[in-house]
Amino acid sequence: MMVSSSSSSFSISPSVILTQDELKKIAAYKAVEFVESGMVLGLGTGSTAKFAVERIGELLRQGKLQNIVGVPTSKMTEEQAISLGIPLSDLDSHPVLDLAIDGADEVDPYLNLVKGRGGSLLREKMVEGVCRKFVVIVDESKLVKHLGGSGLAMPVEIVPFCWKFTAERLQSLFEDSGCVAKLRTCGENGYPFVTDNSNYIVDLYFKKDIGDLKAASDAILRLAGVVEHGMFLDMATTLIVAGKHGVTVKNK
Ligand code: ABF
Repeated sequence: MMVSSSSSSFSISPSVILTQDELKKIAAYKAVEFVESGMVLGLGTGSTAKFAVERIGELLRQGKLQNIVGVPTSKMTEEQAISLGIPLSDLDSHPVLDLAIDGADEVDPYLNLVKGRGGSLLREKMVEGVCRKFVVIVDESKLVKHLGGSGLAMPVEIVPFCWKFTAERLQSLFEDSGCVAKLRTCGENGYPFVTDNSNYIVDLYFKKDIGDLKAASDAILRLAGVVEHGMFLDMATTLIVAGKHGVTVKNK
């Protein structure tokens, strides 16, 4: 679906040079304007989403928001929300959420996303897939023409069992796009990065366009060792972008 409307919500004076973190914070605070008392919220993960969670905690503390319940998308966000006194729940108790706010690694013109470079894509997809409204918050560096075309990772969460076998099958799926699949590791010892769900992540790097995103998504999900991938297709309902020239809000 095409993005149907675009509006500039406010502008930033050209003489002010903002850091990337300041832009992330501006986008996050703008998104929190959509939050109303009584809502059940999906709480995103990452350096942009953390500003939104912080702001929700602040508004709760000030009594400007009441009766909020959050469903965190990672253990890290869960810890942050607990430290801020945000009441938490889960999808078992709240299978439909009012609103989720989260960052993204790439956003295309149709509001399709790549997520998971921070490592938490599965819980994000479960939570954000059942929200009435899903607001994505980014600084302008995340905007791309085509997903996966930036030369950066397309994450896929896989089970640890025979991970090499799964990584090789993922790579062969996209042979025509010059795909290289690499197990994500952490630290100097090269141990596999382990997700909140005790899985591994294989990052796919493409030399050429991967073409039809839905077909790519279906092909990845058909592999038995795959748990989920980081393409969030047709899920975001609103995009908030903070850039040098101001903040824009786009709705689907
Ligand atoms: C998370 O936020 C991840 O899915 C994604 O990797 C990331 C974007 O991170 P940041 O806001 O730190 O750039 O939701």
